[in-house]
Amino acid sequence: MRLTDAALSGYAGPGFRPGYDRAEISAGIVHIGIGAFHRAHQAAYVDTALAKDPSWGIRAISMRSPDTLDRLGPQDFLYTLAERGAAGISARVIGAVMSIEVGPGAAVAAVADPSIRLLTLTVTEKGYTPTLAATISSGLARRAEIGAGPLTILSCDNLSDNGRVTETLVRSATKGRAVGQYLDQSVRFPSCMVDRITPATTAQDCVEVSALTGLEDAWPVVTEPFSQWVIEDNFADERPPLPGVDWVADVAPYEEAKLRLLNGAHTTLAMLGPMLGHRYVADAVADPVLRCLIDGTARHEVFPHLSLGAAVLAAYWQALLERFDNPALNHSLTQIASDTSQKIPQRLVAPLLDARRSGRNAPGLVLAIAAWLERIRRETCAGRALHDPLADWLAKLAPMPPEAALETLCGAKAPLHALTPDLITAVLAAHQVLDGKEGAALADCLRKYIEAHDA
Ligand code: CS2
Repeated sequence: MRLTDAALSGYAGPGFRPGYDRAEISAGIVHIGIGAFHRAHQAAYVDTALAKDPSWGIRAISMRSPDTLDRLGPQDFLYTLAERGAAGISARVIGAVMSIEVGPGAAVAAVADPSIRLLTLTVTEKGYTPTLAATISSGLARRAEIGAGPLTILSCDNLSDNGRVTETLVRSATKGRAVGQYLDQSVRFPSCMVDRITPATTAQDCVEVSALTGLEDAWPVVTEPFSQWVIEDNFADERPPLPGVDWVADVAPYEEAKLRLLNGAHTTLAMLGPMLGHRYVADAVADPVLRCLIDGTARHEVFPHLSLGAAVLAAYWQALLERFDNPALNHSLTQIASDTSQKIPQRLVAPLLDARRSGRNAPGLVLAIAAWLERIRRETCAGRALHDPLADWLAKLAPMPPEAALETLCGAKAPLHALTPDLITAVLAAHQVLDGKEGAALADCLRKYIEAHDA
């Protein structure tokens, strides 16, 4: 039987069904970017909040793809959220998504809806475009016209200072427009740190989850048990009663630690893991040479420049390694490797520059950046397309000598533009360690590189 409201009403499973009556909820949130991450993270918090206050249902928007609408529409926008961890698998149905609409026009109308008080975004790093800015500002202009109430705009993407980034983008599209006063008085852009490792759903997941619950679900989400949400306490108006959220004055320390430790290690593993024959995060992190590399990088190169205390960082890192070890998650390195050009500045370059400023060598970060160059060369030479908004440009670098390719990657406005000449030299030297090597030979060279820089 397909998962629907009707099917669920005859289904008795404690903790499995939403803890509220879906007929009673109304929309208070617009979410743009209804991918797996939103459904595993924010929508799950909102789902719990709805039992306390039914006015925070989610009106979801997909800017381009109708895929999620096509799959969830026939099941009343319900989906199963499955958690896979050491203790096995557990599942609950999320009912917080009330509708899904597609396209910028739908987004404008939704943002303008006066019952909406919170706009959340997961559009990925590359999604902060003029189109998004124009869409949001048109919605805000209509709100201003009709005298709608305050609105909080909350970016939930892995960007440093995501609130400021979003505010700058939206303001750039409202310059010279009448909406300025509404924006100043009634709109807030808090930053937040979001965390929940959520692999893309596979066909196998659909089969397994449907077998587990007995209800056929065309688009479940599989995630880890861990979840974290730290939000800057700067809402335009009332906040939804989100369970377990840390409301803080300054998100930056959490955001930096997460981007540089979790996401930085992810990108490092995604670049080097496949060269050593690994497909998933859990395999890559179980490889002694990669574990040693990310552990040393975190402790000696990244920790010293983070503002959270040493004990907090040590515990955070230990917990992260355990999350990476989760053998049930099947988190593909290829998924993480997508859009690396958009991820590398905040994950690897920023901590490298901090280390350099304090006179500290950071061979692990240097190696991870060199591995990106090597990956671009290998994937392109093997005839595989890179999943990256800069894919065409990156593919042109592949046949160049490494010096010339790196110089281009470090050009004005290019992803590595912030690297200084001494760091460029270090990246080139690290690239030589990787150049064309694979498997055991590569592992050996990496081991020697690590030892040489430890000494
Ligand atoms: C990952 C993130 O794909 C990636 O780039 O590093 O999606 C990561 O899994 C999440 O940020 C975890 O919260």
